[in-house]
Amino acid sequence: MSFPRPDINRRSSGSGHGRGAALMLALIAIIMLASACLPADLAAKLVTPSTSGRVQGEGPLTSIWNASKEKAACGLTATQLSAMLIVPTSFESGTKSPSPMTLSRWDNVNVWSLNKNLFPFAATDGPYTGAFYSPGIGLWQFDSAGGWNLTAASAIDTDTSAMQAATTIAYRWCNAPADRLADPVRRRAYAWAAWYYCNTDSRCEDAYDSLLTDDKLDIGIDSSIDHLGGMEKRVCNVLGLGEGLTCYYIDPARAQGSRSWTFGTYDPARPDYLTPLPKPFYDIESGGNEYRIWVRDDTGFDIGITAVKPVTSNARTSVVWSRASNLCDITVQRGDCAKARVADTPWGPRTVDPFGSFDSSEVSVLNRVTLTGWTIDPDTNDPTPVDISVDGTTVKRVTANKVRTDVSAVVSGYGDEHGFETTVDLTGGEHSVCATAVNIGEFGTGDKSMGCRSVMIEGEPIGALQSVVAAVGGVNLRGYAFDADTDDPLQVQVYADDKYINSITADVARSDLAKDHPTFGPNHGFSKFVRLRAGARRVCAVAVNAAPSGSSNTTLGCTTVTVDGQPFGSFDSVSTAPGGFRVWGWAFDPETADAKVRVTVDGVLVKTALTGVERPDVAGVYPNLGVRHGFNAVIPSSPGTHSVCVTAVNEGAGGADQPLGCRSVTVVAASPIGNLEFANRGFGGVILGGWAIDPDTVAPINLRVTVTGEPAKTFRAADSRPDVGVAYPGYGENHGFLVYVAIPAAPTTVCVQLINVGAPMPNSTLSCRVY
Ligand SMILES: [Ca+2]
Ligand SMILES: [Ca+2]
Ligand SMILES: [Ca+2]
Ligand SMILES: [Ca+2]
Repeated sequence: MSFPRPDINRRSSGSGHGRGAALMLALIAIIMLASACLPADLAAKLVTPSTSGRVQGEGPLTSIWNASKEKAACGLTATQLSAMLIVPTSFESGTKSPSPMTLSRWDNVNVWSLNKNLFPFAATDGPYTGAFYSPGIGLWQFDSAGGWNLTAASAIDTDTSAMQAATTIAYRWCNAPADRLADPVRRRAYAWAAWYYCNTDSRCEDAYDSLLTDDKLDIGIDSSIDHLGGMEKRVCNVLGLGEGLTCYYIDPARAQGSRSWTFGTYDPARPDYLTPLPKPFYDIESGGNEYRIWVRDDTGFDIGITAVKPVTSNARTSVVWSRASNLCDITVQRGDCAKARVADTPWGPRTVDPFGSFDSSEVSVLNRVTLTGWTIDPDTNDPTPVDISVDGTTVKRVTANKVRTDVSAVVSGYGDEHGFETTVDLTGGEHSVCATAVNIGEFGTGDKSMGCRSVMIEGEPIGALQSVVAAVGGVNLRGYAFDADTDDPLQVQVYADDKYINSITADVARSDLAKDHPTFGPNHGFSKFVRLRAGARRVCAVAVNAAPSGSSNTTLGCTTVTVDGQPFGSFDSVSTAPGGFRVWGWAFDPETADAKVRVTVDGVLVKTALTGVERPDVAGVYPNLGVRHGFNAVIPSSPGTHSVCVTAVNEGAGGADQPLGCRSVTVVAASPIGNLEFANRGFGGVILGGWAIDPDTVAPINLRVTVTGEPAKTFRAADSRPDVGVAYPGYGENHGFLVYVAIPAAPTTVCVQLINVGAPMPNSTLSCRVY
């Protein structure tokens, strides 16, 4: 047992004194009139007129007297036990005319957090707080936390509550500890221990003294209070509970006696303030449970509300709330008196609640689970909502509107459209997936679970190696990988002949896969080139498991492909160059992405060239292997027609040297060319300026000046002449000259000759002139 909560005492103490003689006289008048209706043996035990200032309702006092006569023991007289019973009521429910209907008001959440559950659906504010589940009730404020076998109605009815109080107090009087037996004051304090203030000071003992004079009760009588205290006994039909049930209508506005406990309003902004005075409610005891039912006619709410708990359990931990009342007060025809449909379930019981079946749960792709079942609410032929929860959290609400003729064949009269099929996407590991039929319509006690299913989502990655295609220098891999544990791209390891080669990230967008894996985003494909040695290679892709679930990596597939090791390339061109010719092209061995080329001229190896020239055009066709594949070499050569052949040299494990073809080139010997741009006499000589080139060499060439047929000067035309370099690409710019040659007085003949280089050719005369 725990202590009833001392609710009303705190509010009423300090008031009630000095109400004045007029009130007292009025009460005496009531007493004089009322006592005539009391049991004769009780009337004989009253001090008349009363002088104690205490007043008790006629009904409650009669209940107290009858209970005391039955329970007085261990030396107590019925009068003494009556006084002991009266004492707590005056502190709990008012010194004068305590109210049998007293409903506790101090069960605030800041006093005890569990008090939250006394509010409808555990919501301490919102529209329904007026359906408050008062835990302490009646003259003695028996609180449900004490485990009392009392409902609200039997705690209000003083015939039953006085019997409980008499039983408790008499038992404790009889079973007081030995050291208290000799002292009636301490023994009474022990008997009252359930009302804690009787143990803390002398107020209960003082009240007891004032109530007893020579084994007579000194108490006034209020004939306006009967044993039900304003509660009304009626007859109710409640769907699901039965018809013709005894029910009690408890309306605080109809409470008899002291009304102090009805004052004050509930204010959620002040958690120390009074909890709500309940809206009128019906109280029914059935099957060991207490039902408190609020009908819309009384509350004005949009829903009926029912609270149920086992009679002897603590309301704070055991009340179950539902959004329906289902009660018709047939005494006065109020409440939910329209008749609900009651359905026969396939498995036997008849019900006003929604019912159905959670038929199956099946893992489809990776983490997607398909759920099927059906539901019916007897209120309607319409499809009903179904709530799906995963591991206790509701994740979606679906409408069961699919045709299920197998259901309508068994449960007829509700139409065909009651099936549901939906999917949920889960993470790796084991999950509990539950389906709940949601109550709709006017009747039914609430939503009904259709059960749960355990669903195991494999934690290992899934995916596929969709293709392995040999490419130059390796293979192109394509596929995808998912892991139920993550939306992030997975790592995929590539093996060739069981040897680890490389790791790639499966982060390529694949919208074709996203539609089957909608929770993972699109980026789970891979499409990647991997370099491999030449030859037949068994290529495998392995997706790396993501934490936390899954214990191993997943092999996505293996394919054997042959990787070619043959070098190849192109001998693009041969062209004449000063003193020879230029060969130009590209080549590489796919195994090394590198190459050498051999150049033969008329069958003789003349050069082995490296491919060090950048060829973006080649890299554009053969990506993944770098860009330096070009060769560009000048081969010195004698004049004449030559056959030039180029061969790419094999590297690595596979392949052979690859001829790239032969081309013919004709090297033509040429005489030097030039131009005398400036020739003026002066300073006792002539100044000559111009440029000269021999097509057979890029080097500067020599010029010879003769004066009157005699050699006068030989010089090298090596001055910078950018304009000449532009005009003759490949020959450089150092081909200019500006020289002074002393000559005799005019007339003098001066000739300038270009001296041939390379294959024998006549020298060219640039100029002969008389100065
Ligand atoms: Ca319903
Ligand atoms: Ca995993
Ligand atoms: Ca090779
Ligand atoms: Ca020449």
